[in-house]
Order: sequence, then structure tokens, then C-alpha cells
Amino acid sequence: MGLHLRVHLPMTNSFELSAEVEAALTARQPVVALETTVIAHGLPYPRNVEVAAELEGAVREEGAVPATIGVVGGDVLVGMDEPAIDRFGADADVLKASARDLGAIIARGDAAATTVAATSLIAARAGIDVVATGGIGGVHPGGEGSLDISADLNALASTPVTVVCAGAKAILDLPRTLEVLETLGVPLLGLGTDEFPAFYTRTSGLRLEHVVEDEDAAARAILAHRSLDLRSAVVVCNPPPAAAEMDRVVVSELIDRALSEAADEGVSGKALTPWLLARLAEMSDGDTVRTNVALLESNVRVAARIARALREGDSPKVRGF
Ligand code: PSU
Ligand code: MN
Repeated sequence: MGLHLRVHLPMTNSFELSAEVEAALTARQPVVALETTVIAHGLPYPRNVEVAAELEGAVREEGAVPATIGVVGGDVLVGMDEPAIDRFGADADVLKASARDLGAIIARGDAAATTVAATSLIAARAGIDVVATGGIGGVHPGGEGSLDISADLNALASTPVTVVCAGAKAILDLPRTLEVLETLGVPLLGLGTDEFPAFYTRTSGLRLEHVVEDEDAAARAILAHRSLDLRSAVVVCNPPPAAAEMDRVVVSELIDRALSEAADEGVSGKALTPWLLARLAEMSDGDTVRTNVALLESNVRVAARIARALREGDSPKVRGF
């Protein structure tokens, strides 16, 4: 703990890799990057701190090394230690950083949790090829007018990593989110499903064209995608566990109420997603948090298994082409 190796990468600021992550990358062991915006801004304290530890434990159980990513004192940490993660959970002053925010935050020496966009960028630069989250950002309702479209989508278009998620967060306009991902050339793989999951529910009524039956099949598609030298991410869509999914009608009523309250209160920009998630947690008496935690754990396990399959990628079982 506490021992960080400063690694200077070409074209980037210096990152601080934890000793464990550095050793795993050197030995070409599977590593999974975990984002911290969900911890700092997506889940209530103190549950968020417990969840961060549980997610790291789940990655280890699946035979991979977790690399929780965030910025502390202007240092980009790849593999955060427990005190740093605890602070992210408890301290409301920890900022929310998308990729574009990183430069200013590093220069000022601030602390920031990283979104899918920022986490993916840092992971790719550090040589980590799999990232796990709950749900990616996307087009907010009315986004065709407000242009509130998460920078996650743009980052996915140009960052060569695999992102495992339960679809995009249900507070979003999911059909338009899929359209933008198509336009940006970001492939989606349904893990055992031909439907885009809707975060709190396994189904959305929206079709996915490409189904992979398991993590090995996902890894084959990812390796084939990479062999084409495409720079886009691959998004693996893992439905929330059946036991934890919420009722579709209940969820959509909660979301409608939360959205109209947000509009009344003038919440917008990067504050909107955290505000909506907190309001949904209150209105549902914690049901949305329970589902969010269950799908996060499922996603990090899938991510770890894909990371392992990618590392075994030279074996005929996985390569298969
Ligand atoms: N998944 C969750 N909860 C979250 C997020 C994802 O289960 O809080 C975060 C991710 O970090 C994602 C971000 O990148 O929300 C998107 O925020 P925005 O819509 O402002 O781009
Ligand atoms: Mn936004």
C-alpha cells in the first residue's frame, strides 16, 4: 500500500500506477479499470465506499487485478488505495472529471472522480484494455434541442478499450443514444441478449444486432475488431441480474417524476446525472441503489472474465479466426 511508481508515458502526463497494477501489467496479467464517478457521485455515502471495496473484491475473485482510477492532488492514480477511495466516497468536494476536465484538474492539483470517458482514456494510455461501469452516459431526453449528450459517447468513438455496462442509464433517451453510437461507429455486443439493457431492467424493446453467448465469444469479437485497427471502443452490454431488476412501469414512472422535478429546479449540465440518481434513490427507498450495486458487481465480474479471455487471446479457443 502507498507505494506508487511514477510512470512517464509518451504524450501524456505522468500517471501513478499502484505497485500491484504495475506488476500485473508488466506480467501481462488481466487488469480491469474501475471508474470512480459512480462511487463519488452515483451512489450514496457510506454505501458507495463499501461498494468500491466489494467491486475490487469481485474482480479479484474472477482472477483479475482491479485498477480503480481517479485524480488526487493532481496525480492520476491507476489503482487507488483504500484511504483515497474512502475520501472519494465521503468528500462532496471531489470533482467529476470527464476527459476534457483532466488537464485543468491535474494542473490545479485537485481531486476528481473520473467518468467513463476519462477512465477509458486513462486506462487506454496505461495499457489496460477493459473498463467496467454501471451504465454509460448518453443522450439526455430533449438532447436533440439542449445538446446535452454525454462526452462518454464521443470518448467511446476514439478510445480503444472494452467497456462493460448494463446499457446506458435509464434516465436517458435510449433510442437516440443508440443512434449516436451507431453514427460514431461504436460497436455494441449483447452478452446473451439481443436487446439493449435499460440499466434498471433487462429489456428496453431496443434491438442489438450482435449477440455474444459468453465472455470468450465477446473476446473473439473484440480481438477481431482490434485486428481491423479501428480506434473505437467495444461496448459489452450485460443485462442486470434477473433477481435485481426493477419493474419497467415502476421505473419509468419514477424517472418521469425525477426528470420533471429536475426541470422545475433548473438542474442541468454535469450535475444532472448525479442529481437524478440521488432523487431516484430517495423516491424508490433505495431500490434503485440495490439494483445499481447488483449490476455493477455483475459488470465487473464480466469485465474480469473478458480481460482474462483477452490475455489468453493467442489460444485457439479464443482466437478462433
Ligand atoms: N454508471 C452508474 N452511475 C454513474 C455513472 C455510471 O451506475 O454515476 C457515471 C459514469 O461515470 C458516466 C457518467 O460516465 O455517469 C456520465 O455522466 P454524464 O451524463 O454527465 O456524462
Ligand atoms: Mn451532460
